[in-house]
Amino acid sequence: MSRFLCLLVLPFAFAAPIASQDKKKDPPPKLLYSVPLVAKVGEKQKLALRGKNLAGVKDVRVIGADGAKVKVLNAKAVGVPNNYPGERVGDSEVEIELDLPKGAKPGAVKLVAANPGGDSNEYALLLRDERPAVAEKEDNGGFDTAQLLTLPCAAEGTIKGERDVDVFKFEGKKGDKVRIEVQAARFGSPVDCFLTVYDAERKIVASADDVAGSADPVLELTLPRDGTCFLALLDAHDLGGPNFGYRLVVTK
Ligand SMILES: [Ca+2]
Ligand SMILES: [Ca+2]
Repeated sequence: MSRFLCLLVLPFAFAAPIASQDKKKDPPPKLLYSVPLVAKVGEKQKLALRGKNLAGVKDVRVIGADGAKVKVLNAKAVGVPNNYPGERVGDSEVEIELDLPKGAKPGAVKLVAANPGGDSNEYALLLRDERPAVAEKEDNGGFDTAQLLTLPCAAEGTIKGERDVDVFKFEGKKGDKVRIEVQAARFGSPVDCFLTVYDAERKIVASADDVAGSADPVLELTLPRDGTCFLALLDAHDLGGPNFGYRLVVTK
């Protein structure tokens, strides 16, 4: 190439990448779920928000809780295992420090993340309510190691890996009306819970998978006899991971 041609071409050669960078702005982020899934009110906590296009997020806002404080700690891409549904698991996360006031109402608090491409959806955060909160304790993978619950309660757990089964138990009387509800997929958790209830003789009483258009099982039942009742939770596709959070609400 002659020197003259070079001089003509070079300005365009430099200009081209800048123009295409401009067009290739990040698409806006999408928030899918929080790890842990359940947020606390009245105390500072760290949450990792998972979703799409979150690696460039610099700002997260809270809607529906006056006086809430939020700080972005870091944002990065994360890997998705081959056999996992990327649309549900997410490819990136932003870690935040969140301080919600004591008066924050379950159902009212939403988070919005922003990157240079715009704002995300409004993600409705699952909050603790007035029910006693219990942390799931491993190893609770069988009848003999089932974790004892005192009703009413809300157990906060994780299907921590592939084929993880979480078994809980409570004491009941014949005729007790019990409601068991899983809160997970409705709040974006990638877990598709399957719930089975067993009686004291370890015979199946009832089971549920997806209810009312959601992957979260709900069961209302009348206990057939006195004694221990077991609840077993697993992922319907045998998937799992530290981000497969759920909240199990059991009330009489
Ligand atoms: Ca577990
Ligand atoms: Ca399900």
